[in-house]
Order: sequence, then structure tokens, then C-alpha cells
Amino acid sequence: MRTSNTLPSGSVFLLSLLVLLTLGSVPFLSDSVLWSASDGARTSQQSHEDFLRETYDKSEHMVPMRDGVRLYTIVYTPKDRGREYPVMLFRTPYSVGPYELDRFRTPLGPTAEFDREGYIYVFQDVRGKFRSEGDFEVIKPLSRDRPGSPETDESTDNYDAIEWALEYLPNDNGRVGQWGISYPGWQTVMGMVDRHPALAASSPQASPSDMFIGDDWHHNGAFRIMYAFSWLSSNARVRSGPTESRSGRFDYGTPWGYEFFLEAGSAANIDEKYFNGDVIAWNDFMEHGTYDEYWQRQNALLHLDGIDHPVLNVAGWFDTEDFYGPMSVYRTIEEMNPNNQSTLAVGPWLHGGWRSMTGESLGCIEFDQPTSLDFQGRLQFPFFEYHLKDKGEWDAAEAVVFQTGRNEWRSFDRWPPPGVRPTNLYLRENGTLSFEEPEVSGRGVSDQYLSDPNHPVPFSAEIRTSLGHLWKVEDQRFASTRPDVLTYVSEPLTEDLTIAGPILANIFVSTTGTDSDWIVKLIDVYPGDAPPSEACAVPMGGFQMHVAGEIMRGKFRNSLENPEPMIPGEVTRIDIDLKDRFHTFRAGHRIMVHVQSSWFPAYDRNPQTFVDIYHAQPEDYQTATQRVYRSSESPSHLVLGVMR
Ligand code: PG9
Repeated sequence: MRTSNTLPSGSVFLLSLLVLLTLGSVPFLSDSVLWSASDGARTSQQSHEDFLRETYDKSEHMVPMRDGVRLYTIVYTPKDRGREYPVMLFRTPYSVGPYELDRFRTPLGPTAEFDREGYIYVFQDVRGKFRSEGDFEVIKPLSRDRPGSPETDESTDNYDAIEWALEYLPNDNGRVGQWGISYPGWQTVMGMVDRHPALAASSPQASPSDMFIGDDWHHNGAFRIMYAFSWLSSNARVRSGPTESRSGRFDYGTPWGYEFFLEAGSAANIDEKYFNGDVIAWNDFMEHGTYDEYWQRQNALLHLDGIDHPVLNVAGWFDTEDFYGPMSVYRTIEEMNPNNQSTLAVGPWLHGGWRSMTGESLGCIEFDQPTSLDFQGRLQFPFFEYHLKDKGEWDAAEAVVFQTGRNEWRSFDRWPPPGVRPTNLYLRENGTLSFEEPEVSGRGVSDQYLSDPNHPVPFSAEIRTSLGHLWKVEDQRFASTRPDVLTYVSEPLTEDLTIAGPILANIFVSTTGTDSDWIVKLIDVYPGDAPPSEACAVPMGGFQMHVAGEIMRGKFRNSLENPEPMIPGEVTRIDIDLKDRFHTFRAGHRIMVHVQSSWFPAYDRNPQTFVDIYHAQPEDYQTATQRVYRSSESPSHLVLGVMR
């Protein structure tokens, strides 16, 4: 762990921003986020494309990997051959297009500022995708984890791509950087494993790390049916050979995913109903309903020893796809590599929001500053410039994190930061929350609800077929009015309360079923007179901001590998990691906790009987009476890291 803590402070940064504005460079910081759909934005994008056409050459190559499979690669090289440039590698399953040589990707780098400064850009369609040869395997495990498999994987392909670039491309300075968001972020992590010696800086952004525990496909073994369906149906269909075309979007026949997935029934039905063998990964998932070898060998965290080059790891607090991934990658690099040079940046973003939005707000929640531009200008650009060109300075703290609620960037020499005290917040009588432990005892000291898997609790009030990006900050009032959602709320806070680091839920429950899902959400309730948000039309008085929430599939409560039934009526402790947050509940706000047993169709339904859930039959889906205990023997509570 490093202990420097010297990113420009807020005010110094604002000053530098002003200076940059005066010098006219800031528009380049913001180009990538400004290029949305507006006319002005199109003009800006067009002028940058014109600039690229004037200053870069584009070429295409079939780059041979060590096993002879050739990967389609586009290179953009600065026309000015009077100096040397680092190579910036980007490997993706989402297409490196545009494929026409007279059309340019804009921007080429993480932001347009990189393009102005000059980099040699290498874009590669990964094995089996778009114009590359070979077969695509979703989150392909390293070959060393698959005895007898061919000796290639995404780590060796990354290595071979770098080797090729350094050998064949003109004017490189011998240093290579790589970056990517989400799947390309995972490709970046694979490139960090057994890295090429020329790889001098990596920025994995929102990379998944473990698909059974906490990223795209499952959380704690609960299947994210809606996301898995939409991603695999568009990105993982069998193909007949290299192609430029994308799979069309799936036609759900309804705008309402809740209805679509309820009608589809158990997840294994989906192949016969919609995929017909075309999505191999879906059928694989259906055969691997526990954390078996199939999932374990995909765990990227096992390979993060030997990470000795600078890494800028990026996460969004409200990422609905891959938040566990980057946080666990950070933690593991720290644990496995005491002398690592890794920085963690976490902002108030949705998945990839630091690139696609200015970051001033998310849903109804405002952050008072363009957090994405802050990240781009303060961290991302200086990181690569320094490590790949020795330009400028790089002395960022180990953790640069945005504190929501108070709306401030903070720098720490580690994450979670020092000065955090684990503090229990108890579920109490009459739907209250308190830092005082309950004193009453007895089995009757509990609250109950009827959970019906045929009428599951929706995860969002939006009518949509895909998971979307805003439900992690969505107003929870739609859920708190349901009889199958238990609600506990504190008194209005008399002073600000800041939590930092992991949030844990230890709840004591019983069910009349033999399996059950347990979902705990932590919510920030705005005061009745909260002013309107400029970001949305929802009245903010009494707004219930989802701060954190997680699911535990009951049968996995003790082991993801060896599921166990729940014993009907038996008081059982369920521990749920709600993941990290850095949030201030402001004075006058109240803290709220929800407990419920479905979150549909973000997660598939638990039939509430102990069966193979993917293959559950209609008769397996049974109502269950759920109890949540709040007695002195069974004091359900959350553990918050309270920061003094
Ligand atoms: N979250 C996406 C993903 C990553 C890895 C595997 C599958 C999907 C993504 O946005 O790329």
C-alpha cells in the first residue's frame, strides 16, 4: 500500500480547471462525454473526426496469435513520424468498427485529449468475435486452469498483440498502455496477468471478477436472469465465421420484462422457447447451478499475484453490472502484491458513466459537479501520460473516492479509509431502526410477510425489458408500499452520518419453505421539504434513495459450493454483504432498511422449495411465510462503517 495523498485538492483542482478553461484545453477533456445525441454534440464529434483524419493513418491487420489463429486489428498511427508514441491497446468483444478505412472511431483514446497528445492506437476484435478468427468463449478461463485445453487464452492473446505491435508498428516508444470498460475491462485484467514486459500502465474499468459471486450473471448464486438474457442473446450467439454484423436485438414482444420473464417460467425453459441451442453459454449456466469448477476457474482474482506495474482501477458506486469486480480486483491486488502501484477511483456513476456522461447527476440524485470530467482530467489522462510518456505528474492517492450525500471527492491512502468504526444498526419494533440493541426476548419478537413467487416484488418501477442503469439509486417508495416488503426507518438524523467501506447485514429469519431469497436494502429518506431535483421531475420530499442492496439465496447461506435447504420454521442467521459505499446521510434525513424475498426480474424467482432452481417446475413455486427476528437473542441488524 502506498501512502501518498497528493492529488490536487478540490480547490487546487478547480483552479487548474479554470486555468485550463482559459487556455482552451478543457473542451477536449469533455469531448467524449459531450458526444451524445444533440446537434452541437454531433458537430463536436464531426470536427474531432476531421481532426483525426488529418492527423492519423488508419490501417487494418490480421495479427497471428501463437496458435495460428488471426485476430482482426485496426491501428491508428499519428501521421507525424517526427516523434515516438506509446501504444494504447484496446481489446473488445463489442467490435472495433467502423471497419471502413475512411471512417474513424471517435474518440480513439479514453477521451479526445489522448488523441490530441498522440498515441498509437491498437484496437483488436477478440478471438471469435466480429472479424477475428477462432471461437469466442464468454469469460474464457485461463488455459492453465483447464488442463488439456489449447495453450491460448485472453492473457496470451493480449501478450501476442503487444508483441506484434512492438515488432511491426513504426514510431513506438517501447511502452504500452491498455484500458477498457466492463468486458474490455476484464480483457485489460487478463492482459495484466503474466503481462508483457512492455506493458507499463493498465486501467481496468468496471471489470467483472467473479460471475457467480458478485458480477453480471449472479450475486451470491442468485441468477440475474434479465441481464444474462439480454447480454447473451445479443453477444453470445453461435456464429458461422468472421463477420462485421451484430446479432439483432431480441424482440421481447412486450415492453415489460416483468411480464416476459414471469411467462417464461424457470430459466432453463428459455433455451427451448427462445434460443434453440444458439446460445451455448446459457445452457452451460443451466448445468452449473452451484459454485462449481465451471465458475471457480473463471475467477480472475486467483491470478492477480505479480501485478507490479501501475494500475488505475475504476468503479461506479451505482454500477448495476460490475461493482463487485473492480472493488475485489483492488482488494486482491493490495493483498497479493504488497509493493503494487495501484490506484482505486470510485465515483457516483452508473456502469461506464465516467465515460458516457458528465457525472453531475444520476437519476434524481445530484452531485453538484461534473464528476466524470473530474476523473477524466485529474486521474485518467495524467495516469497514462505519466506512465507512458513521463509527462506531467502522477502522485494520486491510493483511493480517490466520491462521497455521495456530501458531494465531495476525497483522497485516502487506502480503502476502506482509516477512522471507520463498525456500528450496528438494529431492526426494531414498529418498523423502527435504532443504534440501541433490542432488549426484549422471545420468538414472537419478529415481523412477517407472505412471499409469493408468482407475484414477486419488482426490482424497479420502470417498465423495461433490460436491467437498466438507474435502479441502484431509484426511489424505493414503490416497494415500501408492498405488503411483502418489510420497512424499518430511523428518526430524522440530528447531524450528518457518514458511512464508508463495506455494509453488512446480519439478519435472523425463518421461512415456512425450504429455500428462499433474502434481500436487504439500505435507503436514504429525504425530508418532506427536500427541494426539487434539477435532474428529474420526481418530488423529492420523502424520496427514498436506494443507497445499497444485495441478495442472498438462502440455500447458499453457508456455502456457494454445497447448497443446503432451509429448515422450515428454524431461526437462521443470514449474512449479506451489501458492498462498499461512501455516503453521508444528511441531518434531517432518515435511514431506512427494506427486507424482501424477491427482486424480479433482476433476479430469477426462488421457488421457495429446495430444488434446482433453473429447472424448477410450476408446482415447485410455493408461497412462504417469512419472519424477520428483532429480539435480544436474534437481533437482526446492519453493520455500518461509521466515519468520525
Ligand atoms: N457488464 C458487461 C459484461 C462484462 C463481462 C461479461 C459479460 C458482460 C459489459 O458491459 O461489458
